[in-house]
Amino acid sequence: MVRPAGRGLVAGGGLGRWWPARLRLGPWRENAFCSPLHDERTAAVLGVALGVAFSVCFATGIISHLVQHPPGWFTWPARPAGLFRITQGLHVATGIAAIPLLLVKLWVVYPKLFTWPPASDVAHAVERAGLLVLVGGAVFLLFTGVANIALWYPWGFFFPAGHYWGAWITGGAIVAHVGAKLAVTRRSLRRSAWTPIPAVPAADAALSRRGLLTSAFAAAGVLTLATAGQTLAPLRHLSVLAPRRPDRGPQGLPVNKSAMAAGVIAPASDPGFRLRVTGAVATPLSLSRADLEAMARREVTLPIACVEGWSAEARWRGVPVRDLLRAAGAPDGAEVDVESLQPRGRYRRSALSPAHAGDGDTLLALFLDGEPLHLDHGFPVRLIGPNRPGVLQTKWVSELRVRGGKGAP
Ligand SMILES: Nc1nc2c(c(=O)[nH]1)N[C@H]1C(S)=C(S)[C@@H](COP(=O)(O)O)O[C@H]1N2
Ligand SMILES: [Mo]
Repeated sequence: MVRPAGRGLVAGGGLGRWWPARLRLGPWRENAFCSPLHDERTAAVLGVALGVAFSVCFATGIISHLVQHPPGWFTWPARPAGLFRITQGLHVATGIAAIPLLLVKLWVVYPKLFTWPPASDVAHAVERAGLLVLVGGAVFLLFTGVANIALWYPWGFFFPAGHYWGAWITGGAIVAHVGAKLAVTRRSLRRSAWTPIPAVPAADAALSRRGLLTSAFAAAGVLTLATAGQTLAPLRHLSVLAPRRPDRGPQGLPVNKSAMAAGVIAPASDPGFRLRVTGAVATPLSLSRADLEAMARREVTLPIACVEGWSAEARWRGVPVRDLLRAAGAPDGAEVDVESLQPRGRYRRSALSPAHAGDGDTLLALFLDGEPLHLDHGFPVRLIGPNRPGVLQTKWVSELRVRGGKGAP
């Protein structure tokens, strides 16, 4: 709702007396916005929905960041196997659902941009400056998130770092905003305090408050249904807007980076390929694909859960990393670096924490749904383990390097 006309103008308190009334033109005019939908209750309902969506999105985003860049105090368990798939699916789904809610909310409150006077006192000026951070940050996060899902990077910074820091800054602005608006939100959500929207003649009544809110929530629901199929297989046929379908790709599974794009076609198809187990081990190993096949007795059903929000389950057969570590005489509880044949790129390597390296279902996989791995899925061997983000399921593995105990390289 536009701030009550005249407040601060004639009162002359705070900053208000600095704004001459003759500047009050165009959208700054009194009653310049006549739609009754620009009201506090509509803003409050959308604000609560956005608060829920952003909170879930923030928490799941922080989890994803910690899992991919674990600080010393953080350990991510290997169980439950499908947990990351759920947290990351929620991250992307709540972010997408927030888009229509944010757009409608911005429309509902934008007349406040033209509040007169622009700031009534210093606290009000600070609160309004905070809104710039809030709106700018929220738009930045949703835009970069969606662009990343579409593998479109029209910017110069590293997406995870920008998105992560943007989340903290926006999160701070949200906390300040919630603090500033708590009282008015409470008041306008209380049923007894509803200001009924005045009855308008049928010809002018374009949309009721209920109609606007229903449309906003319906848009959020439709967007969710049209994208959630990238991780919820039963919805995949509705998934018209999802960039990936979990059942499309070689061997019925999407591919994130192809063997061609990774520059590994020659070394990955070389019959002289050897997987090496090195580092802090008693007996370094060097194994051909045939050697590994002879050991590949374990079959597990696990999802690939990409941070971009798609996920797909498959049956993988291979050698438990744990068995290879034992055969090489690695110390118990070792941490392992998994290296690929890929010469360059951020995702050519991943680390296995002791919990993941020691889990019997963490495999070097050779077969996918009973067939030898497709080159694009990581032939001759790839890592697949429970409760890991897709980026850490390294393909074309060439080496397991066991790190020694504390302090060792
Ligand atoms: N060596 C290597 N492994 C990799 C990647 C990569 O770029 N290089 N991409 C990862 C990502 S982001 C995902 S989601 C999964 C996807 O596996 P898929 O292509 O077999 O579906 O592989 C992972 N393994
Ligand atoms: Mo991924």
